[in-house]
Amino acid sequence: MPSKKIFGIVLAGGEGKRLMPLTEDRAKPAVPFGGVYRLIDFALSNLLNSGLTQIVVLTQYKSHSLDRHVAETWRLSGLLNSYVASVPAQQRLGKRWYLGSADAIYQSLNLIGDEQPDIVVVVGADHVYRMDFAQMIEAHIASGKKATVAAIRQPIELASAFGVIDVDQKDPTAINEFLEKPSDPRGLPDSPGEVLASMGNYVFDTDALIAALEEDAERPGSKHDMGGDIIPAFVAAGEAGVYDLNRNEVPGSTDRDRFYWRDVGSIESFYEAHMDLVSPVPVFNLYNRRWPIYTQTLNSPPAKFNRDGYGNNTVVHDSIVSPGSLFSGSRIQNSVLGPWATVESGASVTDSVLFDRVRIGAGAVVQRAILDKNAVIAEGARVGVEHERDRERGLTVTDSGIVVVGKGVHVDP
Ligand code: ADQ
Repeated sequence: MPSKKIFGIVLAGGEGKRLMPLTEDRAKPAVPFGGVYRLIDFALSNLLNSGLTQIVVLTQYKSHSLDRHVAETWRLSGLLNSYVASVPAQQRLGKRWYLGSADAIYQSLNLIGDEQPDIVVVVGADHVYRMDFAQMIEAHIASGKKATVAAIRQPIELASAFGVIDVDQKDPTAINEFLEKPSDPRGLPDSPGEVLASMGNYVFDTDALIAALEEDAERPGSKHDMGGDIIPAFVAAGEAGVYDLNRNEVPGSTDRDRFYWRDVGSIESFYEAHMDLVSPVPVFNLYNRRWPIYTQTLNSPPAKFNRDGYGNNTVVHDSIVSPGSLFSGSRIQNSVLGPWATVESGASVTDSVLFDRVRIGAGAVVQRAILDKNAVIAEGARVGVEHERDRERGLTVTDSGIVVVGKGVHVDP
């Protein structure tokens, strides 16, 4: 870690509308992922593994379960003044919520003032990836730039969801142009089907960040957004650099997941990221012990796999199963199951994602579905088999045919 004082800010106040109904009741960073994790665990694990020990999480929207998760899981020792603190919107500058991600930091400048860091790292909370921020910070310092944006190549079809970076032809570490969510993106010169996308992770010199936020707060017409306003202002001033994720070497990475990064902002990408976990050679490897992804410790018994009363074995393959779960003569394939799942005799779960405490009755069939916490699929019911029927029951069915069963919803045959 460079000998500078570093402060971490996790932006966790967005609504996550495109993940509805999974965000009906919780902030996007609190959405469960990969059986036992919450989305925010990836950003926080990366920061902690990179050596940052003073981190605040700025929350606002439906933040109860997020605040609780951060408080219960991310307790660092009080020694050396290490902390991960969840800070809800406090309306310190008047009676208003955060207007955008930049306003969230602007309204929290007192937290930076308390620590007086040299450098501030700002990251989003809704991506699945591994990254060593210490390497990005070193590159930032070496470049002499005041702001550095982490970037990764993405297919051009996805460009309208991202900040798109045009690098300087003479200096490939400098940003020439930054377009937030462009409707008509230009491909890269060496690969027209791709763009260089901002990962929504930034490193700033503290003084320059504070000055930019203060200026932005007064700028008429600003949406007070990091990607839409602050980064373009640094680019206009010639002070913004880019850090390509392909320069990042995370200990223990496999060839397949070395440059893995997924924005899980939509049901489709959230689902696909789960399928990346269960492919036999995982596209994203949770079992890297040199760069652990931390999460809550569950006070639960181990999962148990029984034969049912008819003598049928439980068969599980290419799947992740969490503690507390009970299976009885059931069939689980290509799926991710959260804690305390129960799957009864003759039921099958295929290509699906289950959050905590989902109950699946005897003979039920679940296919290509996401089942939120406490969902109950009654004996003999079928989900993801006939989409018309699923829609009639009020379930969400995406264009690509992923069915979402909301929190606590009972599905009858
Ligand atoms: P988006 O993810 O679309 O694009 P945004 O909705 O601002 O941008 O979310 C960024 C982060 O800030 C998220 O973690 C979100 O929870 C948080 N956030 C949003 N509004 C907030 C608010 N009012 N208060 C506190 N936190 C808030 C961004 C960048 C793009 C980049 C993509 C990468 O703007 O340039 O390409 O991330 O996914």
